[in-house]
Amino acid sequence: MTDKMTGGRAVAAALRAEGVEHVFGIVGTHNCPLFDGVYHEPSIHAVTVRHEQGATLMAAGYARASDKIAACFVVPGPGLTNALTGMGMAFSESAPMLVFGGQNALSQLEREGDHFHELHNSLAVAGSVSGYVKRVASTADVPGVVREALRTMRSGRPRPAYIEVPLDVQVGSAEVSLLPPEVFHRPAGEPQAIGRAVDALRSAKRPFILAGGGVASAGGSAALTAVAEALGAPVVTSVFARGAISDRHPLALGDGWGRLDLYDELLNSADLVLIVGSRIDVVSDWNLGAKYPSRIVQIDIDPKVIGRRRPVEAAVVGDAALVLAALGRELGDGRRAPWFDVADFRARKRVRMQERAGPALQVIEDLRAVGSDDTIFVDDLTLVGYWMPVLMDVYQARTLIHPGTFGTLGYALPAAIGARLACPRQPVVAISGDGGFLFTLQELSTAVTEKLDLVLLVFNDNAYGAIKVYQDRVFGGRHIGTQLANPDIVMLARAFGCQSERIEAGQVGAAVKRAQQAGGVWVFEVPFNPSGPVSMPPWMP
Ligand SMILES: Cc1ncc(C[n+]2csc(CCOP(=O)(O)OP(=O)(O)O)c2C)c(N)n1
Ligand SMILES: [Mg+2]
Repeated sequence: MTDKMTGGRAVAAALRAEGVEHVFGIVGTHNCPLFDGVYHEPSIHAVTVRHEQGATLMAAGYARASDKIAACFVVPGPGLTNALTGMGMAFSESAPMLVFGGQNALSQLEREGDHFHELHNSLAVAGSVSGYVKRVASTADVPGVVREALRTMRSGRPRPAYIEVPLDVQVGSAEVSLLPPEVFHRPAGEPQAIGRAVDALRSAKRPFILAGGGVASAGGSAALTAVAEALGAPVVTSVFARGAISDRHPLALGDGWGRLDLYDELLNSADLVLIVGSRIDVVSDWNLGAKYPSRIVQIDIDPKVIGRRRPVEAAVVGDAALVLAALGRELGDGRRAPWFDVADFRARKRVRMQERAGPALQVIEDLRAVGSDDTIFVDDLTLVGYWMPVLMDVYQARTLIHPGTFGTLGYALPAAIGARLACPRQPVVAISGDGGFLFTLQELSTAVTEKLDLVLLVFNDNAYGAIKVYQDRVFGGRHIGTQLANPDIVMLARAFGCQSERIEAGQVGAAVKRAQQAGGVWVFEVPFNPSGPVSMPPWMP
């Protein structure tokens, strides 16, 4: 079916055809035709944000909380450079999004012309945080480019895509054919490679599994649990896979982050590790350079990840859920008895955590107690947030969203807004520090405008606390650049139209419950300033 339409209408029509429901962005003369396209598509909701960083962080939270992909519309130049932070986060989290950048007319590009919003090498700039980059050369090309971007992220490792649409392409009219739906093919693993992996797993006496974010994003929870049961293998879920096996499961060990020598017991006694959907990054590689058993079986959809940190005995390139399901079929229905005492380990871990994390443990346990299993918690880089993946029991994949290794402050609020828009039936609780809150607080306006139900906890120590403690540890207590003179957070939140109160750490559970019952956007300021060893995030030397 071919229709004559502008490039702006074509982008919106292609997004509708691909099932995209939300666009985050900020208008400008260089992307108005794109917004005008969405004006004509009632199934797509445009969310006006207050900074492009907010748009891409929302899209990241949106993708991580759900299996859905959102779009962002930004102007060229500063719109794109502002958007890069959220794209960088999503890149490091393997989260997909479609970022559409406006652009000057094709004839004005690739030479210094002093045009408005001019940014040299915009494709290379965006390319540093994208898995797919394309400038659309003509209006008729729009559906094909959108499809190609989606195919890239749906059939391989999910990453942001950057699609640049010059103004003449946006306003030009052409006969445009929308494409019929496509079922994207996800690689299920070579049968021979799966056979070798099964042989290795069968021969192991004491295997364990390290599950990463790839399991969560592929929807591989059931297959992961089945393989763990067949092998009697305890499962460590990385920061990005928390909940991929429920923490109620007798084989779930939780996250190993936090330089816990406790995990050395597991590492020293295991004879094989099955690593699935994890790049073993600095966060997942507990004890930074953990002594993995010499026998490694690795599954990943990205061949570049396989064997990158450790030599592997058997490797399968493929979608985590499909390959785990294949392994499960080969291993059969029998269940091996667990070789590791998981319950005892977890009990001892909790005692150790009380010593290490101090008051953060109680706060996190209170949050868990008040949150339903499907509550989505979104962290920032603040003491309680850092400890969340380690200390919080998680029962479903995609319900603990911890910032990726790109590591920007200000992640929690916009990512939580995205999560709530993607999953409007799930409660969402965001956790940030005073420093991180002031990076993206303007998105409170977005949350209020969108009439979201959302709770944000701001743990306030009037400091860039983590770095202050770092200065204590490494720089002899010479504090510089870490003390903050903050505005009144409660007044500030109220000025945005939020409900806001200052509460004690011990009241966090009751406050969250009360806010959720009342509905709307709530900001609780929580004075929180532990000292000594319990003030340290899990990564502190
Ligand atoms: C964009 C960016 N700038 C700087 C940092 C470095 N950084 C990491 S944690 C931190 C302090 C965070 O302060 P706050 O949000 O108040 O949490 P706290 O550590 O006090 O609990 C800083 C500045 C960062 N992660 N991201
Ligand atoms: Mg702070």
